Amino acid sequence: MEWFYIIAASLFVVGLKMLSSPETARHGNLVSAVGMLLAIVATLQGRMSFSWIMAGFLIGSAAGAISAYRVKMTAMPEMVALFNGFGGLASLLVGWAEYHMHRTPPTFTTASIYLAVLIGGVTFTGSVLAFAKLSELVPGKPVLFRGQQVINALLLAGAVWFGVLFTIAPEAHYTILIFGVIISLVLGILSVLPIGGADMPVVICLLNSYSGLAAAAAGFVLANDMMIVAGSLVGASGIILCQIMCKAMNRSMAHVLFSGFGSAASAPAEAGTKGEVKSISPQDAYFALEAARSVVIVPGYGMAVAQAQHVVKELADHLEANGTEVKYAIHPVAGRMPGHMNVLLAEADVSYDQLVEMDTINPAMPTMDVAIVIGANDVVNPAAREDKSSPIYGMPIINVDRAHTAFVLKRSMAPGFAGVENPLFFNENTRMIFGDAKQTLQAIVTEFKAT
Ligand code: TAP
Repeated sequence: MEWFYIIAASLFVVGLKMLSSPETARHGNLVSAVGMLLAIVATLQGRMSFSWIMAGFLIGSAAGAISAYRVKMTAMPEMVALFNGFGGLASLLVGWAEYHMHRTPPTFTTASIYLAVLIGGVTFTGSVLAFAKLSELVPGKPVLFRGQQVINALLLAGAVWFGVLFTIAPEAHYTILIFGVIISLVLGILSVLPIGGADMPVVICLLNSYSGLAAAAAGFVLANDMMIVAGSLVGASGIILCQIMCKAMNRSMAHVLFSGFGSAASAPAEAGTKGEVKSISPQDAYFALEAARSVVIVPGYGMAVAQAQHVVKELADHLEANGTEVKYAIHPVAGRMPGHMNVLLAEADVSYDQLVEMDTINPAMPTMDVAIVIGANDVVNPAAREDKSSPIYGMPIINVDRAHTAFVLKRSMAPGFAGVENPLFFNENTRMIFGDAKQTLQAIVTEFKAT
């Protein structure tokens, strides 16, 4: 069995490494999945009959495959939130069940049981609330109230104190374990309540990390090396991803967790939105694009909503056939999940060589004839660079306002995910092209085809 575990753990590490590049990500996912299958079979071998293993495998695979097939790309964070929650609940139940089976486990196991229950509980209710916020079952805004952080701190201190009591004398303190469960469930809700808006994806990553830590604790409870390794990998990679996202938004983790993005304390800035909005038709845009020598395409969440990636590629092909140099500028938090734009553009067979990172494209932006913003908003908002009162001030952006001309494709003047008004739309060199991004792009492509 140890050999199977070593192979499975190696597959996890190789799979994770492959996920770091769009070129190898799909295969990386498959490699990790094979590792997980191996780990499950190795763990259950000898403990239950093969038919039970197959039954669990088929039911689990069917549920996973159906939900993965049916979920919309834009609803992926909700699905991840729900999966994190189930992971946390599973760890909580493992800890609780183990306590029932061995009322006087060794001290280390007792501590692990308490940790699995505590972290699992926080992960479960936190993830369910995150799911409900993201799928708009409850209002997504941050909920802040007086003394919130003090209450959270007291609950945490209580959880630690109960943990110490339980670890010292587990057989005498079943009620304390129950208190631990209740505190963890309440703490999960209270810690996600003050978070909202653009910070939600960071919280999903954090809860993902918690679910890994809970699984690792459950691994110690069951003395299962594989769970410890897999849980630690999830815990560590979730934290790293959180840090990358915080850096891309120029926010500290503490700010994300406690400040309440978009709350009254950080109301949307209105400054810098003076000027006239100039809108043009797709036909007018065609004339400018036909004459352009360099074009940079900046995709955002709206491209995912419109499912416009294939027609984006078609437009790029026409531009290139016309002698125009085309690049795609990718902001690290464009869309609703890490690598969202990369995945969509890869699906449309856009060459990886044409994808340019924000730091590389920004210095070249003043030399670009046209920047086409396709359903992006916050990630091209100059207020983040210039308006100190803006809630997104400090977030690095793609400087499309510095291109000779910026075309912005969106349906209305509505703000983006952060709820902040965008002065880019009022700039002298900006032209708004209102409508669904896919239809707008199709209209421009039709003009190219007609010539
Ligand atoms: P957003 O700021 O959310 O703006 C998307 C825009 O797309 C909206 O203004 C919307 O305007 C437009 N849109 C929606 N459907 C459309 C359609 N069918 N056709 C054309 N336009 C459409 O997007 P972004 O610039 O990609 O920014 C992402 C946001 O998510 C940031 O605030 C970021 O901090 C946050 N966030 C992302 C991540 C990750 S990992 N990606 C993590 C944390 C936070 P209309 O309604 O007017 O059309």
